[in-house]
Amino acid sequence: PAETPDILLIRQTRPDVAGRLAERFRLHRMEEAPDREAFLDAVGPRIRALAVGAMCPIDAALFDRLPRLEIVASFGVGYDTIDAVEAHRRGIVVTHTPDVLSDEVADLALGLLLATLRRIPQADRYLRAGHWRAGSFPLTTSLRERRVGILGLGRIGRAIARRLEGFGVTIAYHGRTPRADVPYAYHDSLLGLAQAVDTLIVAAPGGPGTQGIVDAEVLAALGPDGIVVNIARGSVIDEPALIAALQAGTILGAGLDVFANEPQVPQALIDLDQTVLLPHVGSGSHHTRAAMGRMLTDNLFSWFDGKGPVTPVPETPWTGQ
Ligand code: 8YV
Repeated sequence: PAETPDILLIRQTRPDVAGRLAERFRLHRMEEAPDREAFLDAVGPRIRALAVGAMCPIDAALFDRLPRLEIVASFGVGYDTIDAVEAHRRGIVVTHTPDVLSDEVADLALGLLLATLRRIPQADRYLRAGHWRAGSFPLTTSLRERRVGILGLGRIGRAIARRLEGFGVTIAYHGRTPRADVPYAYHDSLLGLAQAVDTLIVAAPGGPGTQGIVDAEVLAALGPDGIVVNIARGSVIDEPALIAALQAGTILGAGLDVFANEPQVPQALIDLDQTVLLPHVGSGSHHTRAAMGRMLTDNLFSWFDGKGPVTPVPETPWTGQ
């Protein structure tokens, strides 16, 4: 019989994922090792697959410890913390979980947008604090007549745009490439987009190519009614510049599901009244996390069946050997 492949789980704690993997693999868990170095010395040479949580740093130093590694299956669509170029150079395939979470994250983006504009959490706090009897909640800004710009019209950006169509707002976007099949106005620079809109939704991947691109100049271009919503990666926004813009009234508000240094959230953002802050919950429903878990395990089962990965990242395309 074929050998049972050894698989290493790093920050991958879902019982359904571990349960399904245990049917086929010998499981090792990084977090259970008291001494990570000794553990990698002992089991590293046997490991043929990694099952990792999202936003888990996977780099050349780790690959050096795993000479038989064939595949990294990541839980999440974003893989900016995985060195996929280095993986490809070593013949290691990286997989992620696209599509199954797009609608969920887009739903949350719209919720966060409305919450930020209409100050839904603030209104809830107002009621709970007993202020209603003393007077009505102050009027808010509105989605009406807003011009919405989407940074990154990938799978999630498109799902957000489709939802926004139902809200009757003007939609424009910026990304590396114009999309031929959408009716929204394309801007070839982020600054150009920011000048044309008052509401910016960030849906671009993280990583070096987008690090801090929503900077002070972009924020100022949105104007004093400007609203920023980020459901992508905290790294895409220059966080100190965002805090300064909110404090100075350069823009009106921000709805953030992601932060530059999660789970650390700058106290300055918490102290501001015009922010709505969520603990990275975009894909966080039972339904969608289960679908992501299944996609992760499907990739590993398919790989060890010799059928290749189901959803490899573009940097490590499956060429069929
Ligand atoms: C994470 C995410 O997977 O998909 C992504 O890129 O950031 C999320 O869906 C989630 O935080 C689970 O760790």
